[in-house]
Amino acid sequence: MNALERINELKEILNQASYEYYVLDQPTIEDYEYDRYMEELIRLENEHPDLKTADSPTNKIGGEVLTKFEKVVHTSKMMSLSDAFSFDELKEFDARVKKEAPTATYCCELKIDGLSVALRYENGVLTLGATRGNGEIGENITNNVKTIKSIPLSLKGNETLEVRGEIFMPKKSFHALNEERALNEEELFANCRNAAAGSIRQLDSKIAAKRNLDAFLYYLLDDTSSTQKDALEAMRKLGFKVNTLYRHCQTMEDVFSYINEMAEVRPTLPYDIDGIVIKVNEKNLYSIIGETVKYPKWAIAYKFPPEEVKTKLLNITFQVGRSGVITPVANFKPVFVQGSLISKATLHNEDYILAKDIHINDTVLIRKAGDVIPEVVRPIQEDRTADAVPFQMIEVCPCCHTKLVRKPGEADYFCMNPDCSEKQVNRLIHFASKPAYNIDSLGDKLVLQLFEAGFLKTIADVFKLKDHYEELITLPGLGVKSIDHLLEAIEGSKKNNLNQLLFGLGIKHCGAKISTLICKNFKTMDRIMNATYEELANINDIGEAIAYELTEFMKQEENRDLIEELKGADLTMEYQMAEIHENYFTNKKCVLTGTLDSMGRSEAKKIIEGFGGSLSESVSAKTDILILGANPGSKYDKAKKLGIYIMEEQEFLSKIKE
Ligand code: 0OW
Repeated sequence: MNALERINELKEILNQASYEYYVLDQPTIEDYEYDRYMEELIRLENEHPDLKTADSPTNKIGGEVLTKFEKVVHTSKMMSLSDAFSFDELKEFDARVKKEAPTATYCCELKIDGLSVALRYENGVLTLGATRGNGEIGENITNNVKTIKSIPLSLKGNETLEVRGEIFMPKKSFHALNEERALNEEELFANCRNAAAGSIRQLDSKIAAKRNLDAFLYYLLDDTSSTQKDALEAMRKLGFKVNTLYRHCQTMEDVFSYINEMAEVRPTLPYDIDGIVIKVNEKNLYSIIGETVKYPKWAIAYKFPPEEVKTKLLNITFQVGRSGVITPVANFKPVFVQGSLISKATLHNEDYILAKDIHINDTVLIRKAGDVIPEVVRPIQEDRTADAVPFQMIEVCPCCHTKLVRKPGEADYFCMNPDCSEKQVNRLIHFASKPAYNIDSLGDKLVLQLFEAGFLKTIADVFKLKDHYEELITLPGLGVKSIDHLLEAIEGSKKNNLNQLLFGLGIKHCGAKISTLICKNFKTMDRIMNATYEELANINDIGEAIAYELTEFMKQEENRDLIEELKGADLTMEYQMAEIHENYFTNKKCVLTGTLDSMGRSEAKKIIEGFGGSLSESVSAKTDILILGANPGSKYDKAKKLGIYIMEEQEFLSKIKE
């Protein structure tokens, strides 16, 4: 078989596997097989670049539409909106419009803070829901869109049409969801928009259904209405949910008063808005006014300024990162900004502080940049008092008093002392953290305590703690139980995969994803330690900066010694591809209904997949086993009807043990 035939065969296999995995949720090949085929196709395409085609699944690896969902090509480009941040900018927009269309009036709408969606109906039936994606190619989220209560699954008049709008999560649902996640110690969503985006991209539409998503529609394709206002009315008549707070404005003065009114009601609305959308009302003017590649010129989004709150800058402290970088931190009187209580914000570096002319004891303006990151906007010069103290960058490390180094052309200062304790502590905290070596009982506080008590200095000391058992159980707040649990967690962590160790070493630019990519390519720590700059830089997605940092790290004696010590402590030094242990569940398609007493769903899924089986959400004729938990759902009846083998929890547990 020649390269082209093999490439086409691999594309067929991979596209079919993607379709089965991501759309049918019934994979017929295992992840590691998929990886094998993909690696072969990448290699072949690298050897024969002229054979790489636009539809090759390898495009997905770097593409901006790399998703877990099937991709969808939009019928027409889903445009975005250009932004205006002031009324002056709106006047400029108005002038541009009136130059082309002097008679234009405006339809103003709330800018719902969610994510765009396109809905297609064929003969009145909802056949497709798709995200905007890059405007031309989006993701097929039909299953999840169908769970949104306000989106009609069919239209009375059996029309064939497409509408577009915004999916959002109401504030009430957002707070309830975050409360639940806090109880489960899950990461909280920062705002309604992120929660909506995270929910609509759930593979499991039953999870999406529980998130109470909602949607407002605002755009009807191929619409015969002569104005946007009529189009909104037409969509309402078709049975779509349309936001009713829109207004037809004759002049920009009307637009400004509408904006001011909406800014007033904004906090009382049951959903987040991040601005106002102003559209020319007369659709026949759109072609005259025109559009750019990304935006219509007949519409603009006025963005509300992020809420800025005044407070007093009490002092500036300095943090020493695990790389030694010194970060100035503003500490101010705590204030509420857009719903969160904030008392600190990074000041990045000396240049940033001097450029903003920030003095200690200043009254400063705080805001949440991007609605999330606390930021010191600027000091209020007119409020400056006599006790204002100009900022002086420190010259020595706040921790070990080593003279700080600032590399030419760089903004940051560094503590270069390998023995700087704050650096060491942050290195240990990073190593034990969840995305790294994930030693869950070794949290920040305990790392600091063990460091200060002299039991922890380098990462290798973590695996020597067991030699100090008698002393450890006498430490304040610690005892036999907590130390036993800690030592057990440390022992258990040695089985962690190599990528977690490499990431845990805290090499600059070697984040979690890059660490996994390096491990997949080099397979063992020894080969990583001896990898040359060229070998590394030649790997897709591994740039020169990463190759430089990794080779520099491995050149240093103390790092090589550290790794040798970790080898001596029997940490896993080979990259484990997903292993399959033959057993009863190998190649078995399972479905779980109800709740198990002995474990949660994700644990059961991990166990079954570890044996080479699969656990999917829905029962079908292809299902081999229905695992029966307490309070089973409708899947149980369906499985009985289909004559599928029903396995009770006890039998499930015994089969696992075999
Ligand atoms: N977020 C909104 C909104 C809206 C579209 C139609 C043509 C260009 C923009 O509430 N009410 N109206 C439009 O009109 N777009 C909106 O949101 C946009 C879509 C893509 C990016 C913004 O979210």
